[in-house]
Amino acid sequence: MITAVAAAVLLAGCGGSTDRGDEGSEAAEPVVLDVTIADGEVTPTNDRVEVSVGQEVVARVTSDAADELHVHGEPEATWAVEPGMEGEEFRYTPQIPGQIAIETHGLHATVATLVVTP
Ligand SMILES: [Cu+2]
Repeated sequence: MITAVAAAVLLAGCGGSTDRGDEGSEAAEPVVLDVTIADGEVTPTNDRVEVSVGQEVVARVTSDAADELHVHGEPEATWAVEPGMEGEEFRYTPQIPGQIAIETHGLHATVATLVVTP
């Protein structure tokens, strides 16, 4: 008779490394918002963009029509959009915390709301 004793030892590895990546402490990086107006429609609509006070927002606008983008903030800004624009850059730097709507006045839509944190 043969008696075999088998001992199995299970080592359960516990990976406990939590990689959090870098929290953007360099608030200087601009936030890019791509806006496209084509065939009577604007993209995006009702987007939400988080940004810090003093951090630049760059809207890159491509359009096949004349329109007007209006930044309902303090300071306020109006950007004239012309047909044929391809990635035209408009810049805005929020100065106070709060919510700022960017609208098209031609198509009567809210493109995005900037959520400005201190
Ligand atoms: Cu407006």
